This record gives sequence, structure tokens and C-alpha cells, in this order.
Amino acid sequence: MSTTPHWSLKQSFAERVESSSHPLTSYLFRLMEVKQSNLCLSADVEHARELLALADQVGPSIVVLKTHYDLITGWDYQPHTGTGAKLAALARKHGFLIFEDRKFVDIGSTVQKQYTAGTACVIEWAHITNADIHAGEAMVSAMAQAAQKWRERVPYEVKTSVSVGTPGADQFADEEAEDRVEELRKIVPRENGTSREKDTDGRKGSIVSVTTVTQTYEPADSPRLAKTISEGDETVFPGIEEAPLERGLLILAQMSSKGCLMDGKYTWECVKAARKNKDFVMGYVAQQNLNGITKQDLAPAYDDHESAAEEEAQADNFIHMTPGCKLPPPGEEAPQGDGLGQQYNTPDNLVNIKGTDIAIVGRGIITASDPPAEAERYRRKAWKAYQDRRERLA
Ligand code: BMP
Repeated sequence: MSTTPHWSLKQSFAERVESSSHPLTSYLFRLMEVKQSNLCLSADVEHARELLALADQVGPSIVVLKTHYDLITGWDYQPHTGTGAKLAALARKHGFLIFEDRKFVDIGSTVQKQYTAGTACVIEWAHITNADIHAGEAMVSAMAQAAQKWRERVPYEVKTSVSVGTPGADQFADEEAEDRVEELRKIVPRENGTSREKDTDGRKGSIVSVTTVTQTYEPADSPRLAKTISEGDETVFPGIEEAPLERGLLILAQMSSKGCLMDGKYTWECVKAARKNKDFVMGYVAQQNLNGITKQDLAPAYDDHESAAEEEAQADNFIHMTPGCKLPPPGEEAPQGDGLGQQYNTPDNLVNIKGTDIAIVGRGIITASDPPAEAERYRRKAWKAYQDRRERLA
């Protein structure tokens, strides 16, 4: 492996905007600078209302919200009024992108349908999704083709009305979800752009508020998705325009789980697939930075009869997102695993040392007593790690 760090590791996110080959990546880099955040929340909660509540509370601290729609009870699949549409409204309000961690893997024809149709219609509400490409590179180009067709089919503007109210406990399906809402009620949300520390002045925390969505369709001069949020919740995140409509893919190149079978050969195939599909692939979910990497680095003995991709290595500007991120408990140096194979690293280790761009945190935030305050703590740590990386490599 080259001993010279790849240029993308040294540059600021702002500097990487221009050389990004994907409009959503450029947008995300800009958003990261505006929010001074390189944090993704993995919102693996039980109930859809809990998910929306959490997204509303933690939204100010994050730039990406990662979902697993298939582990959420009560997910409303209505394409234009359901949980996906509500999340999209919250994404506009707080300025974050939605990443459905679906890990698509199948033949091209099947993934096209899974991505753009079926119950979840992932493409409608998720700016970003990911793929495990064990099925081969063809599934990436098939998804790219489906995304392009979808993009061409969005010539109208969807107007969304979100009527805002306090969710009552009776809206939650089970007692645990009720408890969770009670917890969230105690949390004081951060004012837009200001300190996110929990207030100590006894001010009553406002309550997350996502209830009903209604939408109408109108022809649009410029193609935009749902954007008008009415009835008291009209805020669209200031400081940056809404996200572009282009959809993006992250290739799952490496995993955080113990004993993961994704070897260097597989990861090298991911790198080649990314370089071949730059219009659609934003980057990777990986445990190390793969920009500039060569076959020699990953799988020297693998004879893939292709060396051309190595020449493109220098031009790489893919974004990296890394799960398996947790801060150690007070007094300890390293975070513990979860006993089920998950392996954790600190934000500093992932962003500063291993060179990822976005730290993905799930239980580290969602099981905390005060998720918004904890998200803010992670945001500060991950951003500091990014600043330290630049300083270290300058
Ligand atoms: P947690 O921080 O609670 O361990 O959650 C990690 C999240 O990231 C989970 O949603 C998991 O599915 C996902 N994930 C992971 O942990 N490791 C990977 O390599 C890839 C993932 O998508």
C-alpha cells in the first residue's frame, strides 16, 4: 500500500465538493460543512412512531439517518403519506439524508424491482441505499439504471402537509414504545443551530410532533419532491438548498462483524464496481478508507485479469461511512462489543486513524438516557476526529 496518504484524506469536505462525481455526494459534503457534522444515526428502534420521534429529536446533530425499514413495527408503506414520506419531511426540516441500509443482493432484474417497487418503494424516500455485491457488478449497473429511470419519472412536485401534534401514548403499539416516548418527552430539543446541551433552567422540553401527512401533486417547473410542510411545521433547514433528487448507492465493501467473510478479493471487486459506476455509487460502507487503493493492497494474489482500474485510483473521491462506532464507558479506554459479534471502534479511531468520513452510531445513541445530548456528544467527537486527521496529515 502506498505510504503517501491519498489526497482525499487530507482535504476538507468543502474542498472535496468540486471533485465529487455524484451530485448527492457533493451535496452531502456541503451539508457536513454547514452542520459541522459527520455523524449518521442508525435509527434501529422498534416502532415507526419511535423512529419519527427520534429523527425529529436527533435531526439537528446528524447529516445522515440510517434506517432498516424491515425491523420497524408499524411502518406505513403508503408511498406518499407513509413513514418514508414522513421521514423525508423530517429530513428537509433538519437537513439530513436518509440511508436505507437494505443491503440489496440478487440478480439485476430482481434488485431493480426490490429497489423501486414492492411494499417499501425504497427509492421514493431514501436518498441513499446500499448493496452487498456478492451477486456481481451487474447488480450495481442494474440498480443505477433503475435509479436513472425513476429520476426521469419525477416531473411533478409533491406538496406535503404534515399536521403537527403531540403524539399521545395511545398512538404507540406497545408499552416499551410508550416508555420511549416518555423518555423523549423529557428531552429538551436543541434550538436551530445553537447549543444542543440539555437545558438546566427547568424549561419544559417540547415533544416530537409528527402526525398526519397529506399530499397533493402539482406540475413543477423544476423537479422537486415533497417540500411544503404546513400547519406549524414549515421549516426547511436553512443554510443549504434541499437535497438533489438523484439517488446514490454505497457499496458494502467490509463489515464490522466478527468473522465477516468479506475478504480482500471481494473488497477489491467492490472498488472496481465503484469506479465503474461513479454516476450512481457515492462510496462505501467499509472499515477502512478505500480511496486510491489497489489490488496489490487488497488481494495481491488474485488474478482478475483487470489492471485498468488501478490507474483510476488516484482520482477516487468516494465517501466512506463506517458502522461499529461507540464511545467507551466512563473510565474505560475501548468500547466493548455487543456479545453478538458486533465490533466497535471510537469515532477517533474510525475517522482520524482509519480515514472514514462519516461515523455511524446506533445503540451508542439510541439507548442513552438522553439521545439528543448523546448524539451531540458523538457529533463533536467525530468532527474533532476529522479535524485531527487533517491536522495530522497536513
Ligand atoms: P449499532 O451502532 O447499534 O451497533 O448499530 C450498527 C448499525 O450498522 C446496524 O444497523 C447494523 O445493521 C449496521 N451495520 C453494522 O453494524 N456493521 C456493518 O458492517 C454494516 C452495517 O450496516
